[in-house]
Amino acid sequence: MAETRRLFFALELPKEVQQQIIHWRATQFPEDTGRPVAAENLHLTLAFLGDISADKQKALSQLAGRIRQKGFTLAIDDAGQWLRSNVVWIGPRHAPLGLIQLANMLRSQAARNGCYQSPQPFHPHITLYRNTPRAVTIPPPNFRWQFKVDEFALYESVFRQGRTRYQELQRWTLSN
Ligand code: 2AM
Repeated sequence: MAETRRLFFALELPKEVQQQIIHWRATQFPEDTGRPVAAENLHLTLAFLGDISADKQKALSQLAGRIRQKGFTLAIDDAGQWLRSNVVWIGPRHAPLGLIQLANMLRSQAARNGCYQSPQPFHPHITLYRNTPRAVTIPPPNFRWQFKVDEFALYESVFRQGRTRYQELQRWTLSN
């Protein structure tokens, strides 16, 4: 069987926002909340592609490179827990249109190329904890981290020596 890689399109967070999130998380949640996502792994997934071949990666990268849209401003001002997937997340209360457009475009390109896409609508989020063993009290979202998004990237999820690392493979600029 041809070699595959586990890939996804996502937004990176500015380093200072990453640090503020880590600080907020450390002050707001008890230690047994779940498995904290490492600072450098914090991201917002646009489209999950699954384990795909090099050919499919190339096709989807070419399509991603043809996307023409302007950047947008994203405000992270909400938090919650999904008990079904056992994660605690933060995200935008109101997703900007540009974010929805970009994710929907990448998701539909992925679906048309045979990458299964969940029928659930896109819920933009940044996972903070995985494997949360129980319902946790979500602190009031007393934050608003706002930043300009003018790039998106393709990442590979690499599991090595018991750790997952997200490695950037390619990056595109958002511009008309
Ligand atoms: P999560 O943070 O909500 O778990 C790399 O694994 C990224 O792809 C993560 O952001 C993860 O979202 C997302 N992801 C992993 N498996 C997925 C799946 N089956 N469907 C949708 N997104 C998935």
